[in-house]
Amino acid sequence: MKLIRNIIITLASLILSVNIASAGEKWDMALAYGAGNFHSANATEFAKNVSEKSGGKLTIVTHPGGSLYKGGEIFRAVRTGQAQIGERFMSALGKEDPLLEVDSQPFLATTYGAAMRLYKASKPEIVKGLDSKGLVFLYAVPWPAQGLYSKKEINSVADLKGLKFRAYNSATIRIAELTGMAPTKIEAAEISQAFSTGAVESMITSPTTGKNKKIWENGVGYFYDIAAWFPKNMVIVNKDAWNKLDAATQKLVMSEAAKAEKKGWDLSKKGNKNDKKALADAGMKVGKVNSALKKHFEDVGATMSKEWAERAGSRGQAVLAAFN
Ligand code: PCA
Repeated sequence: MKLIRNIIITLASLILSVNIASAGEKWDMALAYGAGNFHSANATEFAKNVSEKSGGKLTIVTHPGGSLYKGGEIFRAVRTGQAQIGERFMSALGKEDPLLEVDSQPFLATTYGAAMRLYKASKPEIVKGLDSKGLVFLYAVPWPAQGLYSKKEINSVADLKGLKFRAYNSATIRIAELTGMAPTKIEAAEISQAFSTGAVESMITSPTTGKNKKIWENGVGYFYDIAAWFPKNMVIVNKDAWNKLDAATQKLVMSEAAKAEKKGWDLSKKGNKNDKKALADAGMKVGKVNSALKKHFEDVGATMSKEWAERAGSRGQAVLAAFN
């Protein structure tokens, strides 16, 4: 009797351990932007590819639209391992590392080519900084060029004075301050509400975000294509979760990340054209700022670049030197 019992117990624990071993790792991927946004769609494809190709060793489940963690919570959630992987808007993390803000300095990189050079120049230091916080960097993709949205027509700096302005990071708060607008930091998920309630009446963001939010339905009739910077989202992984993968699976994740990065840049470039057209098709006035306004934003950009260089210190200097 005792022998049979022991055999059953041994068999049962064997089956259990085999089950655990073959279950593989499961990662929850926190995404701040809606499922229809190109960043989220790209991340979803990345997750699907990794899950399919890992032979059951890693399954990545995506949670778009801030359904797992909101934009402002994702960095911390991944850092503490509450989510194993997530995507976050880099330049909202200047307090973590000023280098993460380099892509939101106005007029530093104004084309996709320059944005890529700036990315390459800044990436090694950014990856190191993240590594020291227990994070593994996978890939980064830019938003289309940032432009000015307004409920009313803007023809001069005076028209901007006192406008209630939706900001998304320290850089856009600083632009507002140097322009005389009144900034409030609001995550993308709350944009429609902020405009419809009248809490804000202007913002700077991509044509894509305006299109995704159907911003014209909230009384926003003007888009001015300043195209002064291309801020990026990055995908990061908790290092403890990363270390649970075997070498082959880590390699697979990195190679799929490289593919997602390339695809993401291409999607961004397409959106940079198509989404401006979508705004115009929806009846918005889409144009450029006049030369006086352009000069104003360039001056603001020059001030901010100096301030950033001071904040970022020698690491920042090295990045700018590599960029130039
Ligand atoms: N959309 C995001 C970040 C930059 C962009 O184009 C937002 O408005 O929050």
